[in-house]
Amino acid sequence: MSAVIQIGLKDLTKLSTDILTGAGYSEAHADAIARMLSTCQIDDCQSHGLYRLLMCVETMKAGKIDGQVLPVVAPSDNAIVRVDARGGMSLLAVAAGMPLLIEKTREHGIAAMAINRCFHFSALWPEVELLSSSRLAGMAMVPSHSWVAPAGGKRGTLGTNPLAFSWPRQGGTPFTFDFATSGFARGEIELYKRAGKALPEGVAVDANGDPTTDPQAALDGAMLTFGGYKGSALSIMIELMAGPLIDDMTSLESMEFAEGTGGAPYHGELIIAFDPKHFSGGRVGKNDARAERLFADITDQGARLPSQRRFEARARNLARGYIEIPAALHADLLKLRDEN
Ligand code: NDP
Ligand code: PYC
Repeated sequence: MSAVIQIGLKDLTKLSTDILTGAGYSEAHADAIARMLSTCQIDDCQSHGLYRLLMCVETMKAGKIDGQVLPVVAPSDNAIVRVDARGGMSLLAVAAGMPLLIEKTREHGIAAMAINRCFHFSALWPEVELLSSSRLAGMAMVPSHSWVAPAGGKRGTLGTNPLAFSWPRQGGTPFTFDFATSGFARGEIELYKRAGKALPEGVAVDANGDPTTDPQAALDGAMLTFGGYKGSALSIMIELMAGPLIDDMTSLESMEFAEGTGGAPYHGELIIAFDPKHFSGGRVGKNDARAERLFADITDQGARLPSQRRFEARARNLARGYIEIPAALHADLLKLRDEN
């Protein structure tokens, strides 16, 4: 077992904000990013928790992001909220548009938010859970960089393209899933590399298009979609919905925009929200009970619901007052903090 370091919950956010402000992010961006990273780390989401500080700093070093700029919410008289991130990190843009998205969803039954021109590094579940905590259902999707081969192909065309969904549950944690449409998120492959572990079969091909379980060969080659042609079709849908539909970049274009520099991809994000009150004709209670019957039938047979591991990790980490990360990552983060 590799060594782990415990970080107290009080120190968690400070470590992130120190690194982020030192790297050139404004207080507002640093706070938003640090909150997202702490939220993910408390739920033991290792690939999109504190580990992502490395990507945030790399993004600043790549020289294309504006670490100070504030997003602008466009005026709208329909059910679409448009937020221009203006070349900054996505999180302030999501926060700026979310209240209006919730208001429009309550008014129209369905509404959507298009975030444009953002750098994006983060998990999507905290954003769809903002909707479910407001008694709305929601989904979110983004492209990334063209690291992933389509089913039957051998070179990167698609992004790792995560899809998240959250459904509100009365008096309990929501039903939420959030996954990359690639077999593995790229961040997960990087963590395998850092841990010196081989990947399972079926996740990636090397630069020659041959199957590989070597994380570096996978990073140099192409990742594969989950579920063969089915995951590939979902991933293409995300390219279209969070790209051309909202007047923003595909993963191919995001990769070209990066011009070989590292850091977070640059593109758009689509969030769609649904108000059960409108969709069910006001019969929310009865239909909530039907949803609960479905969940019970799943858990009664020993299957687990997505996010259950996360909710258990959250309860454990909040109760003990600290999170754990690999000691090697902690050393890298202290180095980042001290060199700025
Ligand atoms: P995982 O494969 O780790 O998990 C995917 C989902 O499936 C989670 O909701 C998870 O719940 C659930 N799950 C896992 N195992 C089971 C099981 N046995 N039964 C039922 N449900 C299960 O996710 P990924 O590695 O694909 O993605 C990780 C994160 O990376 C996501 O948050 C995603 O948003 C982010 N990401 C972000 C990108 C970006 O461009 N911004 C790109 C790609 C990924 P649980 O958490 O409880 O295990
Ligand atoms: O893990 O695939 C990933 C990823 C891409 C951008 C942010 N995370």
